[in-house]
Amino acid sequence: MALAIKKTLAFLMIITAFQVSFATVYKVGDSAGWTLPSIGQVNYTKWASNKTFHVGDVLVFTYDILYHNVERVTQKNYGSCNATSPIASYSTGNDSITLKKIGHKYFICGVDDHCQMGMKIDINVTTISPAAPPTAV
Ligand SMILES: *[C@@H]1O[C@H](CO)[C@@H](O)[C@H](O)[C@H]1NC(C)=O
Ligand SMILES: *[C@@H]1O[C@H](CO)[C@@H](O)[C@H](O)[C@H]1NC(C)=O
Ligand SMILES: *[C@@H]1O[C@H](CO)[C@@H](O)[C@H](O)[C@H]1NC(C)=O
Ligand SMILES: *[C@@H]1O[C@H](CO)[C@@H](O)[C@H](O)[C@H]1NC(C)=O
Ligand SMILES: *[C@@H]1O[C@H](CO)[C@@H](O)[C@H](O)[C@H]1NC(C)=O
Ligand SMILES: [Cu+2]
Repeated sequence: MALAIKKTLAFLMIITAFQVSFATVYKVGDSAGWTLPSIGQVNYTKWASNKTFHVGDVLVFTYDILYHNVERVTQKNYGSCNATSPIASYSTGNDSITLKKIGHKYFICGVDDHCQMGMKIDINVTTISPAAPPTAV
């Protein structure tokens, strides 16, 4: 009985360690969060430019729901800031979005002209996170 519990605990600890090691949670904009670039002193293009996003990583958008939202759009609609028919929309003010596939994910704020003002981000999801390191050479 006690041994079974110990084994279960060890298993859970391994699983937890795996998740902590191989998925990164990114708070979009860091301390500024998701806001107008002019207000947050943040440039989302620059924010994303020195990061490598992997399948399984999580984006967290934090913002004031009175002023902003998050909409995932196509590349075309990202370019033209067209928020009329997003692929997905989020509005909790604390949205966690798991990156599930390789490729670009385009997010904009759909409120007023916030996207034109730079409240938009292109996330280039590259590879699957590295697997557990090899145990033997
Ligand atoms: C990206 O740049 C920021 C600010 O210069 C720095 O704090 C951060 O560590 C960098 N991230 C990576 C993955 O290089
Ligand atoms: C915005 O995108 C939708 C769907 O992609 C399209 O039907 C609509 O014509 C576009 N609006 C403009 C102004 O381009
Ligand atoms: C946002 O959600 C995460 C869980 O997804 C939670 O840990 C965090 O405390 C929340 N932050 C706020 C400001 O509500
Ligand atoms: C963010 O920086 C890029 C170049 O690094 C620039 O082209 C773009 O206009 C900037 N965006 C804003 C909203 O200032
Ligand atoms: C997206 O990332 C991949 C892998 O790093 C790179 O080959 C590709 O050029 C990037 N695409 C763009 C448009 O930056
Ligand atoms: Cu906004």
